[in-house]
Amino acid sequence: MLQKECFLKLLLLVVSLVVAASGADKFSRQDFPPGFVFGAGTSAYQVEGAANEDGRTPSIMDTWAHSDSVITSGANGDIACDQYHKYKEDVQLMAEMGLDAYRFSISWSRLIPNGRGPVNPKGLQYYNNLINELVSDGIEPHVTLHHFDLPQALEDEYGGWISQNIVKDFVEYADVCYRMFGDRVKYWTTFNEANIFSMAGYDLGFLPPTRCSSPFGYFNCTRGDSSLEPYLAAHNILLSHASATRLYRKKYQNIQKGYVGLNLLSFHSVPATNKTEDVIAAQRTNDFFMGWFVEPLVHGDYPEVMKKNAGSRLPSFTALESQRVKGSFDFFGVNFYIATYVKDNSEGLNIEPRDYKADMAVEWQFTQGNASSTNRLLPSFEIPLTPWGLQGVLELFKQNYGNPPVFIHENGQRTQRNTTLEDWPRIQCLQEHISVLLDTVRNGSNVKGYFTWSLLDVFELLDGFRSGYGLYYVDLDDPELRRYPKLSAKWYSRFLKGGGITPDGGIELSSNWSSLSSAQVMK
Ligand code: IFM
Repeated sequence: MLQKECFLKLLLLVVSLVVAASGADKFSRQDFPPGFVFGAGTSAYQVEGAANEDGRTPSIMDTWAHSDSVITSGANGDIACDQYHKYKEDVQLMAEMGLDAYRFSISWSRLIPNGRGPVNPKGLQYYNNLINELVSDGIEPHVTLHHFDLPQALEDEYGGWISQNIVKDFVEYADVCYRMFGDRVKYWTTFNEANIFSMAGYDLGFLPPTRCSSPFGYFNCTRGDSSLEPYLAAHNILLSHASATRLYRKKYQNIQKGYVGLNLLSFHSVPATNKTEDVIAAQRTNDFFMGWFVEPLVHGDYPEVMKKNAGSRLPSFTALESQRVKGSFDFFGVNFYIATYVKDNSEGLNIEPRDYKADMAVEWQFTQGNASSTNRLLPSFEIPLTPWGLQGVLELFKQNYGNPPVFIHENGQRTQRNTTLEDWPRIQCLQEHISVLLDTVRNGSNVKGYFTWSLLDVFELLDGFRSGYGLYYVDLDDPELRRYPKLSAKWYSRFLKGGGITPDGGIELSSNWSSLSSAQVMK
């Protein structure tokens, strides 16, 4: 009897050791809490096309893409993936794949061509159609109101985000969206990457509206002020966000039962060395990058280090503004692609004039010890995977900002855009980040969902059509712009439909990526 008991105990021990040893990377979507959302995303200008159709007018994205921008190398989003005409087909792909949700943005200048005033019936019809199609297929729409695409009319009229006039116009636009679509849309994000938009659009000048001043900026801008405008634009974005959230809460939330949030990009920053000044520099970078928007929303004011380093160039909130900005969110959207290593550069604080980046007073790089990648926009093509950075940014939200609900709105892998459909680097990216996400959920992070960027190979911000992040390849040489699933679409679909990540084939993904065949993914 005793022998049998000992044997059973031993057997149990062996089984649990084997499970523990082999199961480190094992997971399926059932391991996530009920209601955890998995989706994919795009944005209006990058996917819709039909830029000049049915009453749409240009946005600052159109102007930027049509300028002789070095970045997009002559490409633009006039046609993009033509989702404007092919939305039914795309929703079908999403449904077949098993997506819970689709993250897309509304083109403000399609819905309200002059930025303010009359609503364009054709624009309204398009978004109603898209939303209805999604809802009828059981796909939850997650809608962004501004994805770098302010109507050009408002940029021309009063300078867009650098003028406080924008607050009223943005709130009226949001009001139209809530009123027209809020019976079906429950997740509203006011701004995509508010921090990158402010920095890249107004300090470094490589994204719309390409404003910067010499000697700052990656290109020669014809207008702007890199010392002042990034802070000004961010401030008006925060006031616009707070007012649009307030409006939703007062007028719609009780009836529509939805949520409003703000999206930021995180380059989760860690010290490049263990020197104290680099450790402080990493904290400072997170304050400048994330705290710039998160601190006002959580605590009602900018981080102390920003006030100190930017001085009077950083606008201040009145008591009433601070009160209204504080708490004006139901969730945060976080985009995460890569972590950065930073080194202190406080000496730069002695130099005048300074831009936003110099106020941050760091040098940053994507690969530890690789000086050649310092301060580049992005590594060439494939992004080195740093899934631990995703864990880091979620820990930051948990520890510093009260653990608010967070959606990972973007995460994905960039590959050269070509007909190679066996996109192993993308599968590896999905697997590693989703696995880390599960760990963070188990560690108590309040993360509610994960969207991969992007559903299709869209018009990309940093290089037009030379790279793609899509689960689907879009053949631009085909007048029909046919979509082709990459292996990652099949992998994601298997995962979404409950397929486990097992070590013996199926959608198992080991460290030896290249040895896995597509048959293993598909079986
Ligand atoms: O394509 C962009 C998207 O518009 C914003 N986040 C980063 C993506 C990849 O560069």
